[in-house]
Amino acid sequence: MNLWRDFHGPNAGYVLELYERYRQNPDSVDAATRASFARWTSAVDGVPSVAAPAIGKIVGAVTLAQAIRTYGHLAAQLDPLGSPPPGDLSLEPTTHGVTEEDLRRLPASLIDAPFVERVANALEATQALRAIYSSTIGYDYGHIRVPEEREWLRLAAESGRFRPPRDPINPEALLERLTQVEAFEHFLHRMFPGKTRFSLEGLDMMVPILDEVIGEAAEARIHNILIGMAHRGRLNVLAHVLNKPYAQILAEFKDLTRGRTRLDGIDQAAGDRLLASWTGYVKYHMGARRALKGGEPLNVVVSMPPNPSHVESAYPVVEGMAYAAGTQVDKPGPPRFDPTVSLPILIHGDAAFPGQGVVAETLNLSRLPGYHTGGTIHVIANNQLGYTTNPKDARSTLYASDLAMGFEIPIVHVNADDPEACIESARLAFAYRTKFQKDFLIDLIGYRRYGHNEGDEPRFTQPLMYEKIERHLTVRELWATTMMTRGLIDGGWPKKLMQNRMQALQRVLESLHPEVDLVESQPKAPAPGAARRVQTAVPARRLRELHASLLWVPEGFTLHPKLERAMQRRGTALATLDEPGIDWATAEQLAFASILEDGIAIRLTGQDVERGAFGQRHAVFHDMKTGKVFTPLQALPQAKAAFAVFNSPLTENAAIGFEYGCNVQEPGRLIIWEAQYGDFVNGAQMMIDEFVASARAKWGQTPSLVMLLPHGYEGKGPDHSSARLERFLELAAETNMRIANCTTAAQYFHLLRWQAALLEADPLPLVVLTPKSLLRHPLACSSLWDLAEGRFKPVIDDAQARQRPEEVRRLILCSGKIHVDLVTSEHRAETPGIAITRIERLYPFPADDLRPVLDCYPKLESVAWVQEEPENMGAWISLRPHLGALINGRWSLRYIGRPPNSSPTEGSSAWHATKQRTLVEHAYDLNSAIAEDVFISSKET
Ligand SMILES: Cc1ncc(C[n+]2csc(CCOP(=O)(O)OP(=O)(O)O)c2C)c(N)n1
Repeated sequence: MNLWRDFHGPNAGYVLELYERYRQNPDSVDAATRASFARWTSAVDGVPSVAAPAIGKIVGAVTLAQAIRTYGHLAAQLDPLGSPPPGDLSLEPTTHGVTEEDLRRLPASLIDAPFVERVANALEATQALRAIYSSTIGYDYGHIRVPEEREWLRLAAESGRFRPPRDPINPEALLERLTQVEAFEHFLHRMFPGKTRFSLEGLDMMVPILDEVIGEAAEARIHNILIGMAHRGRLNVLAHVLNKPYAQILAEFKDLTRGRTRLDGIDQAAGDRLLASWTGYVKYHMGARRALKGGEPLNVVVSMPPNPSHVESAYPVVEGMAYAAGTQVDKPGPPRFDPTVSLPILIHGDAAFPGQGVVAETLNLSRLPGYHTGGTIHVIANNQLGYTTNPKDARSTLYASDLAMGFEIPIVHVNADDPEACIESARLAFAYRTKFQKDFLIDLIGYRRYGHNEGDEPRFTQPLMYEKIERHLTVRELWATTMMTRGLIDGGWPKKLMQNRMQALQRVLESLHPEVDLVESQPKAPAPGAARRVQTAVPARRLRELHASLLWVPEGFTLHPKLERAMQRRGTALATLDEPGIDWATAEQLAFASILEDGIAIRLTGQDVERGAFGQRHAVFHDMKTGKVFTPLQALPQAKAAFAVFNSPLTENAAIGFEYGCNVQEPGRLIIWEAQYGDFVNGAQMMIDEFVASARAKWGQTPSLVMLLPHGYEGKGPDHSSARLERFLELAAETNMRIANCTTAAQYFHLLRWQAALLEADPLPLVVLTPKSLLRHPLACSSLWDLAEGRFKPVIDDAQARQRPEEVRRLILCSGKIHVDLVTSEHRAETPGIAITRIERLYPFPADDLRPVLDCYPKLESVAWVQEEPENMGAWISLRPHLGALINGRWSLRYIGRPPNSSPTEGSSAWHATKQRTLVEHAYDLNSAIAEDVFISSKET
């Protein structure tokens, strides 16, 4: 055996380590290895008996090289402000029992690296490794567990494939770009002193990095590039990457946006309504879109969606947009995702990335079916500060990027003052993403030239850091110096470039035309009357055909016996026209099937939605013998569009953000997210407040996301009862969403079909409070007739009471499951003086549907709102003014329900049952003027 010939690089290292172990204790290795090593120690193959100290040195050289590869980044010069790197003992030769002299005597071939032929010995080889791994780039990829990826990254770093001069950059173009970036900030600083702009300065290389990635993406024929970012440097990126005109930005700075009285392209009445609710948004969170025209048929659209101030909240939204852009749904079956169509680029803050939970939630989506976007390129805009907070108070990790390690995302930390290293990082990121379709992270380490915003005094909190920053040259100046040193330009050129840019900006400022320059995105007005005209009924024959298709399973597919029986029961549900045999899940399936037949694609996600949290849906069957899956709605012969159903990971915030992104990117698809229990939606309150409810008013977006939220008081305790209806009603204004609480399968069927039909004509988010016990309750079941006729009814009056309206003295108004508790009470038959009417659409408040109900009971004395939620929750507080206006003093208005409470409901099911019973009794007690007990409050308002 020839040690040098047979083993080299890491292999040699491993064998030599083993050999060292063997030398210490021969029994520590297995018998075969022991026998081989026994032969080594006697002279073999022309290599003199490997003397013990020599072996130790070889092992030392190899392990040192490995340590440099793994921990070299800890000695890299990553901070432009010059703080010393933390270093690591494993990077010292002595830790490995070798000296420089030892290394000089060992052959370079010991270290397996692409450059090894060009160096003379192991010392030079380790020096070359240090120059790569401990320079101004820190490669941090040791956590990648796929050997092929690790090897690719190692070779990419060590071969210098993406580095000048092997891959040249245009130094003049780079200088011009850095001049644009810097001049823009200087100009704003000079003309609008103290005005917030969240300057990019200190991280100026962000723009050339984005240029590089976008240029490569365009060459790779990626059509949709979506950039998500927070405030830092956003204006600069908008101006230079998204090509938002300087004039528009400067006009916004001069605050010439207000005072507009007209929205173009929509009729006056709709325009007035929209203007009233149109709040617009601050300039450093608004989005933009740019089309890059390439050679036919290449058209690249780069867009930056708007985002709220809530850092990182746009991250899942952008991912959802990228996923939807890359997904084709125009054919039946499952959707087809093409990872080469879109590229998400996410720019994070160094405090926000480790601090905001939504980051971890969204990273966890990155490789899941139904969420995978083909890889995101992340850039941490690391200015080493979060507002006034230092890294030591902002994270428990060494690097801002460490969270990404758990998701096996390769990381490069790069010094933002080294333009070539930054460009190399961008190239590496794109190449890795293309090769492995996985995320890549660039930790761009720079500084922040001013305070958090430009009016802030950063020396209050970081005096020493800012002393350095004040004296620190900009990256443009540093790059100009490099170019001069390389003899590429003369000394006056950088200044000239700067003057030209400043003059150009001055000219723009002097010739602003606000009416032309201010192009605000405008919400699309709904098609007048569309919501009223929609037909949602489906002929009985068509429903039966769809139903028959849904009952089909492939030959030889073995269903679970219980499901088999359920399918047989379902089979008879549509046998007659008027038998109420259609339960909630069957109605949902029929709604989905008919929507697919209409050519509208559906995406349904949420925790355990395939089966359904309450075992009701079974959208996916599992073969009992083979484990194979079958999704009836993907095999529906009548379908003309794709159906997707995905169990989501256990997140609400990122999940809703992602679905919102899918929805706004491809508004023609029915996107549905289901909560496991409705109250878990409060984990996504940020997404609801900032996107679902207000994006229309702020940014002119027109979402139509459907959220299914199981709701109802059934003794399950404070955390499984309420979908927090009150919060949605509180957010509802200016017709920004629809909120429904349906009580029958047919109502749900029509509602889903209504929403699908309005996706283009009158899009609005739809919040549906869905049932739990009512999923299979006979009173919630519907007949085929109910689906084949009629439409969604915002209000359902009491059919029984309508037979004898003159007997009615009290009209109970309620919504949702409490209706069933009321009508199944033994008091129902004894109290003909009470009519019970359901409000099925809570917002927009159905005044026109409710008015005739109030008017049809001639002897009415009082109206009562009955709810099972405490008084400070549920619909009461929001509906009360609407009810008051309708009643207009004609009758008293009474509240019957639980008194105000801080918790949604009681913890014990026995206590729940008692309260619920008392509640129903109060509702039927026509004589009690006022009843207040510990359980229930019944009072006139
Ligand atoms: C969710 C959320 N919490 C708090 C804030 C207030 N805030 C705005 S920026 C900022 C610091 C962000 O630091 P970093 O992520 O490092 O970005 P930088 O501003 O330094 O670029 C804070 C706390 C916010 N915008 N969003």
